[in-house]
Amino acid sequence: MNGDQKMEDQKITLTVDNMSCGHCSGMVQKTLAAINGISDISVDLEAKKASFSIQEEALVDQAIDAVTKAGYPAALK
Ligand SMILES: [Cu+2]
Repeated sequence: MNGDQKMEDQKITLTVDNMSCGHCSGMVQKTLAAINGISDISVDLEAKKASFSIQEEALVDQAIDAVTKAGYPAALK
């Protein structure tokens, strides 16, 4: 045992409210990118969605919290 457990990344999609322009989607992207363990971020302004991969389950709540606090209420789709 070496404790180096590798988990497969999980793909997550959130609905994100309040995005009205490229600046908003950029902020959401930046907010998600600042969280360790989140990767493959793609923000869709038109569809009001953000998709990304997470390395652990707890990161979903962290992502929702961070994006919501940034001014864009997010929820698990
Ligand atoms: Cu905007």
